[in-house]
Amino acid sequence: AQANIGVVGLAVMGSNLARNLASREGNTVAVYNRTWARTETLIDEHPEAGFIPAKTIQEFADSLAKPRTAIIMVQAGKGTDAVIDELVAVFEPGDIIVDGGNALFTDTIRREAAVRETGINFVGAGISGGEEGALNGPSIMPGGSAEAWQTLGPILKSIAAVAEGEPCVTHVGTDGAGHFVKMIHNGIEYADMQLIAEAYDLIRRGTGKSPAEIADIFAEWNKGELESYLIEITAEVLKQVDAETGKPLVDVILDQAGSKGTGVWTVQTSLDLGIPVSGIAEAVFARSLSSKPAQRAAASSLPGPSEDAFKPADPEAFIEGVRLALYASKVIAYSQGFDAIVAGAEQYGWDIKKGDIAKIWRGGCIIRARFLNRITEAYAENPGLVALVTAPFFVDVMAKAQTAWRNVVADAAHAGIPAPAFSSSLAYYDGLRADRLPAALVQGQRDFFGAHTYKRVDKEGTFHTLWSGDRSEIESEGSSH
Ligand code: NBP
Repeated sequence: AQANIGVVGLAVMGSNLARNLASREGNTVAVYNRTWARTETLIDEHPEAGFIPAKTIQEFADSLAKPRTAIIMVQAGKGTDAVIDELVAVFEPGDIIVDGGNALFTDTIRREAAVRETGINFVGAGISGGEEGALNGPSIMPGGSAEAWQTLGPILKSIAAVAEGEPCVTHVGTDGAGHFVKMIHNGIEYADMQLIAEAYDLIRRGTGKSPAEIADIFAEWNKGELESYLIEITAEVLKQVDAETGKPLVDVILDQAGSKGTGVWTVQTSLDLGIPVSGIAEAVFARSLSSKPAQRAAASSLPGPSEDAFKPADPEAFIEGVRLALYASKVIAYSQGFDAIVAGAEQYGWDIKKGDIAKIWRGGCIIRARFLNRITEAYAENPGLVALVTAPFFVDVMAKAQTAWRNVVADAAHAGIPAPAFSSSLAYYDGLRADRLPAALVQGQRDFFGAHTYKRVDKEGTFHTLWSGDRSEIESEGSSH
């Protein structure tokens, strides 16, 4: 028998993706794993899938119809490189290798260039949705050649999540574009999670409500404009009671957040691109701060306002304010994420359709949310939109949230409750809309100590003040940067 698609790497993600593929009309799936036991388990447990198992990579290649198409789902990094080398040795020009792991996009650019030399197509596909998404329909962000997309597109469309009748997959761009967009997706996910966590903390400490009561608030929010997977699961987590202690689970979980690094990649990459993704960065920093127990213990008696100094006069109004602040801050996080996508596309020469990206995030992935439709609409109305937050719909969101957002950030500061993502999003928003920024003073300082020069508001050219001389201004040859 000949398979039209193969999967290499049969740990949780690979086996679920293979089962998803096999469940779709028209697919016959070849499977291979370095350790045979995993393959054996999969085929034993899922005879209904009709897998074609291979014991060697050669057998795997032989079981695939041409052009051969294989999706790699192994540990990102060395594992991926090892499997690519093995596949290149047994594949032929025109065949397609897809890396569905969480690769760093620069690795994908490197791998694509190397594999292309052999005439084989290489596609770096970001896959979001975790184990469940892999099995039932993930959001897929493939980057690669148009030729590879011809063969791969229909297969990926068959297994992707469906949102409002459309499959959550699109050809993002060439080489690393897919993994780049997946990285930004994860960065936005970090910001979204942190914002939700801050909202929970403010409500709990401000109103004294229990986690179960706050779960009901999130469940209610999930019926409105904040409707999203992350809000939905937040309610589930807050409702959960620990079987051993009878306490809310959230109170027995150690408050030190881990990470696998994609948020860090987003921030590092955005710093290199000069894009202020402050909401995402604060989310990464908040996880780092949480994971410093020795510092936190040493600082725990530092002065600050007492807990009970903070009692909102009208708890219900306060909760609604937090909701509005959450929505506004979330829009900022997405706006920043899309800025990073625009900058990445420009830097690496990708033609990325921003509205399509919002569309494929509507289903399957962790940041799936109702308001993504508004992002798609914003880019459809104005493809050249310079900042998402300036689209009419979002201007309206900002207008409605104004007072509440500022009050919540001020309340948090007065009460000594950390709300780094809320407050940095607001500061970013105010920075963006300011007529004049104190960056003018920074330029003056830079010119003073380093002769870095400056530009003027009233004429062309680059200037320098002779600070250590007579302080007259001269026109400079150099550029101000
Ligand atoms: P793991 O990341 O735990 O990797 C295990 C698999 O990699 C096994 O099949 C293992 O084979 C294989 N492997 C390793 Br390790 N080194 C190898 C090598 N040198 N040559 C060949 N195979 C090798 O699996 P996972 O958790 O299923 O994740 C797979 C990919 O999906 C990763 O890139 C991960 O980052 C990504 N992922 C994404 C999501 C998401 O939500 N999108 C979630 C989880 C994971 P063996 O059986 O022989 O040891």
